[in-house]
Amino acid sequence: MGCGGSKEGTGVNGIQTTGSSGSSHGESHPEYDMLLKILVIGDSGVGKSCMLLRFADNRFTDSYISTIGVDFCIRTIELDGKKIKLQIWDTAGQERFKTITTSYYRGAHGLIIVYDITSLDSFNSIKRWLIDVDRFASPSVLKLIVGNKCDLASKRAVDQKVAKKFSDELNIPFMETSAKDSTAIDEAFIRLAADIKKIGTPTTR
Ligand SMILES: Nc1nc2c(ncn2[C@@H]2O[C@H](COP(=O)(O)OP(=O)(O)OP(=O)(O)O)[C@@H](O)[C@H]2O)c(=O)[nH]1
Ligand SMILES: [Mg+2]
Repeated sequence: MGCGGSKEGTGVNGIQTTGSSGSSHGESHPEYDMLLKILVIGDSGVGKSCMLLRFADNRFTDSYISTIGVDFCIRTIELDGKKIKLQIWDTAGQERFKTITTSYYRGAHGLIIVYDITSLDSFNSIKRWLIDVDRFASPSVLKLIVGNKCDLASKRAVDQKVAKKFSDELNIPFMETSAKDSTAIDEAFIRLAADIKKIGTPTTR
């Protein structure tokens, strides 16, 4: 699938802030005040690429084209009068791409760990994904757990209360989304961006 992004090397660490008050060397990027990198991970087929496609392009497709390696989308949002450019990295859930995908963890300011509410296996996998996060991501990375495909209520296999309790115990915010009917997709990305902006990282303090 993909959403207009192209493959790129591992990004620089730290939040880039720019704007009119920025560099005196003509290096500023007036189109945004802050660049945040968000990485989306989770089992193959949970709907990560569809979440990005909905957020960046407001589109959905029923066809399933498994992501190869890593792809990315861009969307600029406005928070508290600041233009925040979100560079959202979409990773392949398939195990065979693990070496490539985990190499992108370190540059991320935020991580969305996605499962599919109709697949208990994908929910149980979150623990494994979080082990990778601890190994490869920055300790200051902010996380969000997302149960996608909440439009498929009749096929639900993961109780919302169970997922909420699990997330609460890990102190990670949780929400349910549907890329298909647009439920809470914007909210998920914007919530994480707002949390990153609020707390900041050593480069924004
Ligand atoms: N009903 C429903 N189907 C969805 C939703 N999101 C994704 N799908 C479907 O789930 C399948 C997999 O979606 P993808 O977004 O490609 O999954 P992925 O997580 O990117 O998978 P990998 O790239 O292999 O890691 C596709 O057939 C989508 O149409 C949703 O919110 N609701
Ligand atoms: Mg994908």
